[in-house]
Amino acid sequence: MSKTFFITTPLYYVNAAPHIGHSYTNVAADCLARYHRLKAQEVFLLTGTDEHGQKIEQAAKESGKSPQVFVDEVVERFQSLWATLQISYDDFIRTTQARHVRAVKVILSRLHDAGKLKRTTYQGWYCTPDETFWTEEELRQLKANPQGPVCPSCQRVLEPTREEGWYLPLRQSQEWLRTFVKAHPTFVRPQTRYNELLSLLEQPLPEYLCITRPKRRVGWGIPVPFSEDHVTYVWFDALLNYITVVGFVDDPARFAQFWPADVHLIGKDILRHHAVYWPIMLHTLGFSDDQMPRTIVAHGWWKVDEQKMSKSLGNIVNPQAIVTQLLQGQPHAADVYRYFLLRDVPFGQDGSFSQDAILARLQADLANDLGNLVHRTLSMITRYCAGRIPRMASVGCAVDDAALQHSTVGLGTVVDEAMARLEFSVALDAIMRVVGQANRYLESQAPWQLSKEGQKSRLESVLRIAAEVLRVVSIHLEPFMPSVSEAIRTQLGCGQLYRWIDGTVWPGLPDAQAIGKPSALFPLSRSCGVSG
Ligand code: ME8
Repeated sequence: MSKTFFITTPLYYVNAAPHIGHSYTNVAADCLARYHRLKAQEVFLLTGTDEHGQKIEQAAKESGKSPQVFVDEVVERFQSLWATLQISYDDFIRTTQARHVRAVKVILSRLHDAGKLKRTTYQGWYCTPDETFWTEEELRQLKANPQGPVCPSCQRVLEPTREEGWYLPLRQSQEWLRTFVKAHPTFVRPQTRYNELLSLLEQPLPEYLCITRPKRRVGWGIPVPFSEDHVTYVWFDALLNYITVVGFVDDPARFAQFWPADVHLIGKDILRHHAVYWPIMLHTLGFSDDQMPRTIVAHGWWKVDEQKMSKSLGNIVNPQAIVTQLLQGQPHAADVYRYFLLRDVPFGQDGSFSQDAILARLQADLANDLGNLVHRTLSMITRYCAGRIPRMASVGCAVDDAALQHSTVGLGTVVDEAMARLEFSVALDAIMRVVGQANRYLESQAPWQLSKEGQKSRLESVLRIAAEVLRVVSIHLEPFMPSVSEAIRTQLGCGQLYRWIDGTVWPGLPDAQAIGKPSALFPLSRSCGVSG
């Protein structure tokens, strides 16, 4: 059996409701998973929630709830958003689940028993929102701040910390990691992030990573099996999910089927944890170079109207509100949102959200181009061909026919190349260019004119070609807009789910197949703020 294609997302903190940033990573991960499934690959998409640590303990306290009650409530908001956005995950791990807690304890004991951990006292600075330690050495390289040292990652003021605990040696693995990263140029993508990692590894890493927290300060964590006074550091616990879920501790056969992860999808904010701490943790656990994650993809950051999202500015974008309010009345609102996220910003770069930007995409790309192509093609098949897929008979304007056929059949290769580099926007652009070409084809061939002139056979061929384009486009759109893709297939009268390879078949629709009822995919109305 070939190895399962294993995709992971970060485990999101459940200290607050999910926002556009979280949804971005999960939509991208879902798109990638669906794409590989269409290529008939076994895929395992893992997402979940990170439920321990000081930040969550504090948020629970502020809301007057126990941490467990609090996380149980917030996790539902994540799960319901993933249902709304059609995130087809195969497993959802909560770090408070017994399966994870048990496995983390086993791993900690193994490291401890093998003498890999060191008990010592640490002095440095702590960023509570990021749950991250910074050493004096790391902070020395930064500009002085009148309020005291600030977190190099989130710019918030740090707290001085002196802590006795258990430590994982980092610096002793630095040389190994640097050599490994240099030998694996796609270990981190895109290139800018890879370069960032390399330059990080040019500086000495902190000697150790503290992997415990004193219980008296942080009560909400996985107990450390060999120390009653400590719980596990939330990042150490959370990163391990990538191997605990797939059987590292108790199911070697399952583990071999999934590991190494093919893609760890993350935001650029947590590159250091995934590209430095995580491989060093695995290396310390005895993983070979061949068992390191294949690729860590760090995407860019969403702002809102060019501003940072924050509670104090009150500008946090709630994806549920976008789908149910801004896009109210859209039958495929979640797909519109998915399309916007993946089309508007080249993956890896930062993006700026605005309501106008999403509505502009809805109007221009989706309603005027894609929706129009589907609607006019199917309406004309209803009107001129008695609602049945016509035969492709005539030769006629063979040049135009061939050009459109060529672009459509070749789409798979273009999309494959883009997806191999996780260039979602490039793939969507290619698909939408074929949609545009098909619209221009219909205008130049003017089926309504052919009908008037009684050129029945040519009319049928033109509409058949347009229908074939829709079939192929629906295949390539499936990973991006699953419900739109299904609606196109249904309107074409095709019950079956295609595979990627079917996009290279031409023609592929059965002659005389009855089409479904044409209906607008993206009706423009006042309710979503766009006038028709
Ligand atoms: O870091 N733009 O959880 P987290 C784009 N629990 N992506 C964003 C974003 C934004 N403005 N804000 C958040 C954690 N994200 C840890 C992870 S993994 C073992 C533990 C996305 O809830 C992006 O994927 O802070 C980022 O990496 C992640 O949410 C951080 O989520």
